[in-house]
Amino acid sequence: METLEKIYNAVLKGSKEDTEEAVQAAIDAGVETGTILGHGLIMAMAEVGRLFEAGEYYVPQMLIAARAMQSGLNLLRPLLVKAGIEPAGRIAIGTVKGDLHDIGKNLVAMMLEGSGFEIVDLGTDTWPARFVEAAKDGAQIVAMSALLTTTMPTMKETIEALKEAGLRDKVKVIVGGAPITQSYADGIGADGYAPDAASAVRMVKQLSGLQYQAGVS
Ligand code: B1M
Repeated sequence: METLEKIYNAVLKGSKEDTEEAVQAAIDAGVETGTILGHGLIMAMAEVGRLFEAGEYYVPQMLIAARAMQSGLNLLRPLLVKAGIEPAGRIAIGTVKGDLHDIGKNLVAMMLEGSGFEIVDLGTDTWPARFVEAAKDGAQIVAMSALLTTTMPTMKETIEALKEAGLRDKVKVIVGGAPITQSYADGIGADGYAPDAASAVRMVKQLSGLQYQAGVS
């Protein structure tokens, strides 16, 4: 469908204006909300992730595309709520205690949102108790980002806090950020580690047992 192709191309190009225009045109043409999301925005972000992994897109292009996708999503959000389209799962994401770096975390959050997940963004300097609270409020995945070697240990603190609150077996924990490695993630008992935003989406889908994307009809 031409309208969906326009959305797809606009996101890949990273044009906020074109994405908004194309999404609005699709809405006005009566294209089903789930189709706009699934076959327009989500498919485009999946391709962005693939291009990044293939080394054809770099972080700035991924950020620009994610922002374009978000602008389209903003137009769709009220309609999705009205249509009762359920998100694929709820993810509480934050940069850990003491850490103010949020560019990577925001990118991961945008990619996850673009993949059909509901995002509860806890921001930066997120204390373990705040992650615990979000898990109590229904987040199925706790996603932690750290950019400083000095703040990495608070990831373990958060996992311990989840255990103490009796929530560890109710949530999956995924970690990432420049200094984090797979062996560090294994050592602190996280369920998953992702080196970048595209693989974070794949990891979260794997952890949620998703073979499909929410909203895709
Ligand atoms: Co800071 N900083 N910084 N900084 N800063 C680093 C991280 C540093 C490596 C620079 C350096 O010295 N070479 C260094 C850390 C050294 C270390 O710990 N080993 C450092 C330092 C020391 C500091 C301060 C302590 C400096 C000071 O004040 N003396 C200070 C700390 C403040 C604090 O947090 N308490 C500080 C401050 C800042 C700014 C505020 C100025 C700014 C942050 C602005 C902001 O985020 N809003 C800043 C910046 C911009 C950087 C660098 C230059 C860039 C970080 C970035 O945004 N990268 C950084 C050097 C560098 O990385 N080259 C540096 C782009 C981003 C897209 O990548 O965040 O890695 P990244 O995210 C990637 C992956 O890591 C992954 O996916 C993302 C996308 O692919 N990922 C996840 C991230 N989170 C994930 C979560 C997941 C999965 C994947 O699952 C949940």
